[in-house]
Amino acid sequence: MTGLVYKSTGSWYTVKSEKGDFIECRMKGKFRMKGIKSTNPIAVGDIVDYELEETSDAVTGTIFNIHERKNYIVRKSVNLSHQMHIIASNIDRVFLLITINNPPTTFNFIDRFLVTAEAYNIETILVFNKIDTFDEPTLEDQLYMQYVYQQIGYKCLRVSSTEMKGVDELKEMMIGKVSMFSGHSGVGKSTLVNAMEPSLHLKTKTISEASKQGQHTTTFAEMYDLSFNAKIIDTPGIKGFGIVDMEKEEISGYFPEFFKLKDQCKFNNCLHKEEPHCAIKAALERDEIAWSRYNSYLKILEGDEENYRTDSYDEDRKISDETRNQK
Ligand SMILES: Nc1nc2c(ncn2[C@@H]2O[C@H](COP(=O)(O)OP(=O)(O)OP(=O)(O)O)[C@@H](O)[C@H]2O)c(=O)[nH]1
Ligand SMILES: [Mg+2]
Ligand SMILES: [Zn+2]
Repeated sequence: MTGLVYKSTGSWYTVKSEKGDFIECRMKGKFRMKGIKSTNPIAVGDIVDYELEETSDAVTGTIFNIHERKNYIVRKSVNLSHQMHIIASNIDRVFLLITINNPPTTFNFIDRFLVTAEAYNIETILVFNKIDTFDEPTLEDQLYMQYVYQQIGYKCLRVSSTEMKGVDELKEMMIGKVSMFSGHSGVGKSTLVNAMEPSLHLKTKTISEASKQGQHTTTFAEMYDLSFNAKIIDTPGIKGFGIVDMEKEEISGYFPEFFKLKDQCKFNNCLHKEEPHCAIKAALERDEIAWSRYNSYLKILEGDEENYRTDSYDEDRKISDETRNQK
């Protein structure tokens, strides 16, 4: 029998059969997909073959095969840095939820996410959530961020999940598709799913007042069928986004605005650092490429792991407050 994985909690997988029943399944022995070393062999979104096992009090299943994935989105596992974690597979669209302050989302985080999505060929839409909370400076920051990404071809939406702004437009984009919500903890992924489908009652939690971080309320990725012919995968908040190993020459190919220009660089193996006659550096000097994007590129190139800090801006502010108090 064939089914679709809706939830994975480590040892058990919830699989929806072709008839529409949900069956709790385990994996038969240990098998791995060819080519990827991941901490989770089966992910939400996988199409699997399974056999039923009936005991006196329950019907469970055993998964013995995974169908080839159309695509998947991975990140480096937090603890085992050489292992990957497959967040979800067979996705049509990813919606990356972004908040400006509570919690802060950095350019660097967004760029790392986008590079991975580009590498795995998954369309990403940026969703700026919590627009109802913006004061004037926050609004300016948000609009600038949106400008940077719209300029290079990413679709952006402005949403308030609590005041239902932009929610219908988002629903429209999800019809007939499998979508995934991603972003830091506390950006409002589960709240947004509830806004679209109030009957789901997904658990949500206010962000910590002190740290301005979310509290990791959602702990497992899970797919839901929505009443307007759409499927959504709600995922746990991610901290830093570890990029899966890539060849250095490959990275700029996943920055669409670099990709367009790189044939104009003098050297065809140009890494856009110190090389002469580099089209990307020239565009940067003309302000046609955003510095934030170039900085993210350099960090990825140098293999820096992302350190997700609360906000360096807040840190700076704290220091200046302290010095002020000392006076
Ligand atoms: N004012 C306002 N608050 C929001 C909005 N969206 C979400 N929130 C609040 O943000 C907090 C976090 O929301 P969640 O939906 O739990 O966030 P999440 O992204 O699912 O977090 P994790 O499950 O931890 O990854 C909750 O208190 C929500 O009520 C919004 O558009 N406006
Ligand atoms: Mg959640
Ligand atoms: Zn170059």
